[in-house]
Amino acid sequence: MSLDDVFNDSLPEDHRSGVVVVAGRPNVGKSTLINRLIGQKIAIVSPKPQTTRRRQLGIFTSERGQILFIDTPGLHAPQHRLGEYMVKTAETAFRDSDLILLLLDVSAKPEAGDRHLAETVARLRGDTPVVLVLNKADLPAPETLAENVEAHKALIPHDQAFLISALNGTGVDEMFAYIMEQMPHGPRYYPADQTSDMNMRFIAAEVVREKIMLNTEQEIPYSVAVEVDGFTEKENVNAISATIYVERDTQKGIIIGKGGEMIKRIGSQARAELEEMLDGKVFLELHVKVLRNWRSDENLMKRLGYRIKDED
Ligand SMILES: Nc1nc2c(ncn2[C@@H]2O[C@H](COP(=O)(O)OP(=O)(O)OP(=O)(O)O)[C@@H](O)[C@H]2O)c(=O)[nH]1
Ligand SMILES: [Mg+2]
Repeated sequence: MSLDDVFNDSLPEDHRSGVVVVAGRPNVGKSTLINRLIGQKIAIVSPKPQTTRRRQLGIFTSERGQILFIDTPGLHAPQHRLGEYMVKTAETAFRDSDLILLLLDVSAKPEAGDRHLAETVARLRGDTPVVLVLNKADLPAPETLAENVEAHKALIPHDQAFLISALNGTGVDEMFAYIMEQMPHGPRYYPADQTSDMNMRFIAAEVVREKIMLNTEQEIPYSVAVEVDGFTEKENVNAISATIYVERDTQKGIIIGKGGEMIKRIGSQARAELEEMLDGKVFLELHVKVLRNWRSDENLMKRLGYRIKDED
């Protein structure tokens, strides 16, 4: 029996499947939306822009169909090699997708960055349908909202537009039903219980990075990379050790904090979340190391797993 038979046994004739790229500027709520659609945390979220750094897959499965949502790093004008990598990753994801969800933050008027993004998407989309998702509808006052909606809709020709709040869920079901209907007929590609393409080592590193992003300011959140060096599980007890890389000695001092206060806080927040995810006890050991200017050095970036080739 082939894998196809295992996955596709008893699926309806008109089963649908496809790839949906979720694109948008940093901080518009792409990861929040994907986590909501999948019903669990696939991607880390923070109030700071440029949280997501790699292409990440969120897999939705039902009897009706399977949709592979691709979370992309926010499209922005890059300042580092890491930034270039992030933009390239997002652009690469446009290829071979069945639909582009373009997320815009409707709590503000479109800015130059939004117009630039709309041009980029228009240039790269080919024949792929574009659905505008006007997110953060919960924020503006009703009068401003109506104006902002019109201004955002005018940015780019689109097939459909939805007004939603990824945070509280308003409008998400309607948008999702539409997306499913647009998917071509096709098989189930992944087993029904698989929700992402990332392993637990990567997710653990990302959870640590999220807590750093939430607890630090200015350059620190962006200067950090996290690598899991060890991950063992025995009788529902997980021992995880991870290294936090920063670019300078001063940043190392800030991450550790006075009397180790900051690293303790990061560690205990990460541990709490990992225990919930893994449904078991977690021992988390964190180290901090300086890897001078790693964001500008392609070899160091590769060592930390930011490798454009893997994305193809
Ligand atoms: N009020 C409100 N806040 C939202 C909504 N959606 C997302 N947010 C918040 O916006 C911030 C950014 O959300 P993310 O999901 O990390 O945004 P992103 O587009 O993935 O950002 P990058 O990964 O940096 O490109 C977080 O603080 C979210 O809680 C929404 O519908 N309403
Ligand atoms: Mg994100």
